[in-house]
Amino acid sequence: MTVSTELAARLYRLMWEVRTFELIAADRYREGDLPGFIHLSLGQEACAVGACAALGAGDFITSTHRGHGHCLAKGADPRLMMAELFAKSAGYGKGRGGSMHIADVAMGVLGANGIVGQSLGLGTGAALSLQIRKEPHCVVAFFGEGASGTGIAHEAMNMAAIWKLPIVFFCEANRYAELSPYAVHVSVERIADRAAAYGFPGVTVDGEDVLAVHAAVTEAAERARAGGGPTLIEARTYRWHGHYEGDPQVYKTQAERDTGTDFDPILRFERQGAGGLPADALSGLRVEAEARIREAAEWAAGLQSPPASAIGEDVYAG
Ligand SMILES: Cc1ncc(C[n+]2csc(CCOP(=O)(O)OP(=O)(O)O)c2C)c(N)n1
Repeated sequence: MTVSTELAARLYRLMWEVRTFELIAADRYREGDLPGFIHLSLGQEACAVGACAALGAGDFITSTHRGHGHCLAKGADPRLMMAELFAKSAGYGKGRGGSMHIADVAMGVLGANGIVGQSLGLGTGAALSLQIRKEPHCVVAFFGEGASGTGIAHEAMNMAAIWKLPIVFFCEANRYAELSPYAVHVSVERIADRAAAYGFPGVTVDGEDVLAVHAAVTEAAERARAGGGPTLIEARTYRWHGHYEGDPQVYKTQAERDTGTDFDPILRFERQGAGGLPADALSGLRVEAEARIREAAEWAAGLQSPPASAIGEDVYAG
């Protein structure tokens, strides 16, 4: 697959930004610096980055509890994201929402979301709004294969099909929902097959391959913007870490835990030829990405924590 040098550089730099963000988050979580839960998408970087690189400024995404990559790839500010994780008032939600409640509407990020399946409902609503306002944009709704079994997933896909809404349903099938492996809770071998029941296309892509993800979402987004209706994309990927940080992952065999990181979208992109980028350009992009995220984390960590007296602010109107 041919790809411009500019796009190749963007994909590579963003995958490193997402990876670095989550590696730092994992470290700081282990140190006890981040309150609440965090869910990491390490190993899934090609999904967020490949998909969001197919979108423009007027397009929207809806995300999940595993949303750091989606938010960063759509242009959210890593400083404000880190501040939110550190529970500092400079964060996206004044430090009150944490990792699962990051939104940046101006950048088209309609929110990470702790309620499984809601990204499909919210995404369908946003797509209806675009259609009513006759805006030539689309929505990508990210969700997991666990969410694909919720009632709202069926309702959203059915409505989006009937009204030919400009939406791409993007399922990151990362082999687990919480602690349950795919075959225990999904009735079909391919989530994409379910699209036939709604009468729109369903596509399975290799979620380790950022170029394949990008190509699939580009095609689906163009179709959506042109009035062709939804597409269901199923990206087969792998969640390196546990469901949440600290999950002992007793449901994975030792062999799987040892070889999990063999599934590596960044390495895969390099092995594919990285869009023709030479090795020195790649290492420069990696250094740049790591520095940007490291700086954001250090900035956020250095901010004052809000005083205890602020606990009641923004709780009641007026
Ligand atoms: C409505 C609802 N039910 C249950 C939960 C608890 N829960 C959190 S994540 C999760 C599994 C989600 O799996 P999947 O959609 O495959 O996403 P992944 O974690 O693999 O990214 C569940 C059941 C929840 N947050 N919301």
